Amino acid sequence: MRYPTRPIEGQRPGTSGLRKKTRVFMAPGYLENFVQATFDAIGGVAGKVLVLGGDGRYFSREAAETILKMAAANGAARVILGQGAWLSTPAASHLIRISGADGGIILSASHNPGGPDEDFGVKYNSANGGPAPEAVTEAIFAATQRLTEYRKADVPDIDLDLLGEQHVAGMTVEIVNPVAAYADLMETLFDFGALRRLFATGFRARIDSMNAITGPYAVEIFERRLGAAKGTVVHAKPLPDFGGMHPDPNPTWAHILMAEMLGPNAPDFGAASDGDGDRNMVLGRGIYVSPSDSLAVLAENLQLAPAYANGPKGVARSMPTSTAVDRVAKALGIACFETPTGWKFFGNLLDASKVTLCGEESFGTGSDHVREKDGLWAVLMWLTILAKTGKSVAEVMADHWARFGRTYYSRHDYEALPIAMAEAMMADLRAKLADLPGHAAAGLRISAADEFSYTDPVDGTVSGGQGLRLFFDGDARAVLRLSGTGTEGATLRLYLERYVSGPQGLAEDTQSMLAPVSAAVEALVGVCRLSGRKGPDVVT
Ligand code: VG1
Ligand code: CO
Repeated sequence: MRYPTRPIEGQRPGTSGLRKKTRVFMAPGYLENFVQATFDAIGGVAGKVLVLGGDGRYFSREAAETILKMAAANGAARVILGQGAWLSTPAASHLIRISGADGGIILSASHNPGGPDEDFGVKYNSANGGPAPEAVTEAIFAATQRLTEYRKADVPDIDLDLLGEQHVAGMTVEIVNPVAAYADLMETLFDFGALRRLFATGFRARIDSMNAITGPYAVEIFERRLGAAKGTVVHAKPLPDFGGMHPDPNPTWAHILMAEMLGPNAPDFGAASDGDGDRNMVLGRGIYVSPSDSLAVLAENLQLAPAYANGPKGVARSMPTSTAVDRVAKALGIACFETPTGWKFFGNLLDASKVTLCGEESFGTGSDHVREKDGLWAVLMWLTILAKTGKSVAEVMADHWARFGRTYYSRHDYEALPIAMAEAMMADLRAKLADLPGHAAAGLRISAADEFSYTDPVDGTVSGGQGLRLFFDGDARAVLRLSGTGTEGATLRLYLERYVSGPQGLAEDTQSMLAPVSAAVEALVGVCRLSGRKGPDVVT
């Protein structure tokens, strides 16, 4: 069936797909328009094979039924669907790669909360398993603006929970176990024998799946295949509204895990995941590991896992991520690439075998095993380090800082600011950038200032306007950018860092160390002064 439609405003994919309030997605034609535009932008799906699944949030099942009918009406040959419309983002990436699919659609708003009054999202991934690059997301947006009809088969819903093959208007739907292939992949990358021995010694871990998609994956991998104690994985059942949890693995939202790990009788190791399973937060007994440090530690120790025995070929980090990994890359004599925010920018580097390991300050790390960041992969890599070195998390960090120095790092988020106000703050700072070097702000001298622009080293694509950077004397830096994943107002992200080479000053309080840098930014930009806020909403 062909259904006439009209372009809907605002369907431009952000940092990671299109994210809107769930009710916006549920409005008649909204999801249909975006999916048809996606199909049109990739040259149609006739005869193609697609993977489909998501984090199980509210409206996922209805969305999956709609997309199956649309894929059928657009002539797709086959859709491989995770049972119950479940697939973590890294598992979807893996499934696209091993099945030789032409692409996939992931239903998730990642770390945003779920439910009828919260967020929903749709993202297209390409045949390499990675998020569509900017050229494709822009083509999708362009297609949303000229849409006149969408196609959808007029057939009954199928049973999303029944493993095996079914048919939707002539198209085959193959429903697969969402966990099995991913768990098998992990077994090929890591020494599961060594990890089993670690747990057999009584090593205690707490894995908080935040009532989101990693639950079934974590139970299978840690409790079943690695022999961790029952109950190691908590909040293990994916719920449509995440049981009211905000599935963002950071100290603010994963506060239950934080309290346990920093409290008395804490387990040896703790980790949390986000809604769609691509993020991770890592903790040890009494210690929180900042994501930028985690990336540096993984780069330093990657060779401890069998699949990476030669260490990383190269590494990449998003620009706002701290420079901790740069120092490891230098010591290893390998390249370190600096990309804009968003995993889509790592795809070309991974496909061209220029890098093995990538990471972002926003709790994302991953390797060339898939084309997405991968939360449980990072957890297994950390456990590998602990198993093979016999060190605790605190000892790993202390040794890392002793060798490389420490980059104190924090991100301050000001959420739901009026859009015009946030854009004006950015515009005012942008206009001042050229004059800033040589001047001081709140006593800190600015050594350089610019707006980050990236030229992809593989295909030469230029992505401008990727964040305002302020470099200060004393190895300090601040970055400002507006979020591309929020669904309410504008979120201003302020990224702060300061490097201390040691041996003195390696065990200071992060926020105190960064206070002079944030004071300098406040003097220059006036985020609090202009917004009337007392401070950031979320500090990570
Ligand atoms: C945020 C993070 C970014 C991440 C993106 C998607 O984007 O800063 O690093 O890639 O979310 O993550 P923004 O534009 O809001 O800063 V998600 O977990 O899809 O797991
Ligand atoms: Co995510």
